[in-house]
Amino acid sequence: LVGFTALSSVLFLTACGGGGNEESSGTEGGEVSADVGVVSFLTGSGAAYGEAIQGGLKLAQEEINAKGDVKINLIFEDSAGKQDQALTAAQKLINSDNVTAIIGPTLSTEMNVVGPEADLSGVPIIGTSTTAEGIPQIGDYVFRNSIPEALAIPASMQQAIDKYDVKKVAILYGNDDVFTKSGYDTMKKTAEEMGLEVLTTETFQKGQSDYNAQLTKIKNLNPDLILASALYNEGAVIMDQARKMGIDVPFVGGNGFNSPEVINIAGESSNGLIVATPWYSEKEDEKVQEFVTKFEEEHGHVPDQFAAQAYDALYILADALKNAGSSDRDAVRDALAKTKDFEGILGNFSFDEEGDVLMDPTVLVIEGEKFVEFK
Ligand code: 1QQ
Repeated sequence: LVGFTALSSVLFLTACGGGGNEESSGTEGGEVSADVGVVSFLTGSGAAYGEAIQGGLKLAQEEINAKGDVKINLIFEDSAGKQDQALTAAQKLINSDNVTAIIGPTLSTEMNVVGPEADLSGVPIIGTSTTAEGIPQIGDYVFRNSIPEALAIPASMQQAIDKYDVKKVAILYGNDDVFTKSGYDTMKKTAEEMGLEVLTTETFQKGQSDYNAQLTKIKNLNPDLILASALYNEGAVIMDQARKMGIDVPFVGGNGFNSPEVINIAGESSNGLIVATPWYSEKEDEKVQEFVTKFEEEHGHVPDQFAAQAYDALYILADALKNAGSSDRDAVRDALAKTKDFEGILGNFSFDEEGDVLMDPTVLVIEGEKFVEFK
């Protein structure tokens, strides 16, 4: 597949009279400069994800450009969390802006359409928050630095089950989104493997506001724990309605719950939410704390996991640009694929053979309306 896509981008460059991305990117006096497109969920129900990602990228960009080996120009496009808008944005970045690479899109649902487009166009693309099964397997140009649900959910389930001696669970998931469905698949499989009894499996859709029917059923079955696969907007409302109905058991959530927006929306109803994350702002690590301080100075609040993942992703791309010694898309893809032992704020990072991630998550719980380490 590499051969084919590499060949097709050579043909494309030739057909364009060798234009490619030379006009906007290139090598200036030994320094590699590149236009990098960003497709992000900047408006609408999940805008807090996109804002965090944008903040992390901008901070990394400032630092990278100040160092001087690599100059990155970021071109941001809003996907509003929608597949068609994400695809249109990516096509503009690929064909009109001639970007060297793309960061994003935010949702796995979006990556499922943008990933194949970038791959067939020979444009390296790095998801920083896409956690569904199968994302890097879309193609050789598709990478991610976000820990997959398949690693994160079993880690949080195991700790929650050990601590609370869980035997019976209820599952609630969004059945109209690639990420929420993938999270559900992992929850179901892990529950089976752990010998848990699944009392009921309930579904909902994006933008739903009333979860009374699902939660009433769950409450009557009296589970020890609820497994929820949701984006923050629906997830927070679910927790709020559950607590108001008197459901006080812990929740284990997937990556969608890793946003402080859950606490902002649900307030004390968010207490008892358990999630796994590759990032924790209170980690005693110099790099982490420097990032937290700088981000806080700029934004007035502590960065979340999404900001941290985006920050590391741009550094990973900057290293690939430096190692490639050019902003040529194929050279950058090959350099990216070789990323090994990158020391970022998420810890030590390498891509596996498929461009996927191997990482140990930290499990957190919301207590007193704050994410703290789950022990
Ligand atoms: C995905 C996710 C979301 C929670 C990203 C914001 O993990 O869509 O894969």
